[in-house]
Amino acid sequence: MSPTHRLGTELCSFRSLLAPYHTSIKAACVCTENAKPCSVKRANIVMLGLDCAGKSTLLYKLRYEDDFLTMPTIGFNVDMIEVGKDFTLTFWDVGGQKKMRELWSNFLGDTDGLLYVVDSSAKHRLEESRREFELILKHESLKNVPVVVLANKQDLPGALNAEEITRRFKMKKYCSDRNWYVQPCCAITGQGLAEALQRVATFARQYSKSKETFTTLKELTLTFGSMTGVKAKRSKRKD
Ligand SMILES: Nc1nc2c(ncn2[C@@H]2O[C@H](COP(=O)(O)OP(=O)(O)OP(=O)(O)O)[C@@H](O)[C@H]2O)c(=O)[nH]1
Ligand SMILES: [Mg+2]
Repeated sequence: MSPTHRLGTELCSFRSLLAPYHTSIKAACVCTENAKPCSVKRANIVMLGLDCAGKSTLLYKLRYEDDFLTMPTIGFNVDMIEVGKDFTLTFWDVGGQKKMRELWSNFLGDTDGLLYVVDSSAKHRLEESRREFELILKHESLKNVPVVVLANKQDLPGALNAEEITRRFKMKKYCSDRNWYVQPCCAITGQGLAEALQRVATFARQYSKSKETFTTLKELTLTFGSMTGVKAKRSKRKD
């Protein structure tokens, strides 16, 4: 295990204790980032999925391109990955055990992308996973947020392929209001992970741009609205 990995683990366990304060952690991160002006755009990606789906294995493979012996996540792990020179994704890997799922909704504020991880070989748990997926998509904070479903554990015999996961998870129905994609992958070998990263980055970039445009339009409408309000009052006085 490399020193970076050890540090990662220590940070994870420390952060796990802070799980309920996720929103304030995000806010604190933004404050520190705002202190130094930089042109790097940042986006938040939330990783969800049942326990044992492979979320933490996946994040370590993506981040360190190395294997990592994971433990079930109690709380969450957080890591940043640069995509190109001007875009950084912050991944929030939240534990998927039943008790942890009750806390998922606390991690959804200010999200620019959802990475939902499925163990494609665990057929007996697919329906449970689909139900959780359906529930989480209904959350107000995830409205229009792009989704990448990772059909993980493609190396295992009998794993369902991306087309079958698309069908079973009713992607066309549940995600008709947003960008979505189903990527087959294997967190152990890393197969499909680069594609998944590119896809989630493209979606998150588009989504955060559309959020910015919406905010600008809203501000313009407010300014323009108040200006016309003043004008209307002035012309009323003249009359
Ligand atoms: N064969 C195979 N095993 C995998 C793959 N991805 C993860 N695993 C294994 O699945 C087990 C669970 O992986 P984790 O990454 O801890 O799962 P998790 O989704 O983070 O689970 P929670 O933290 O409990 O939510 C570990 O033993 C991993 O080695 C994969 O693509 N193929
Ligand atoms: Mg985990």
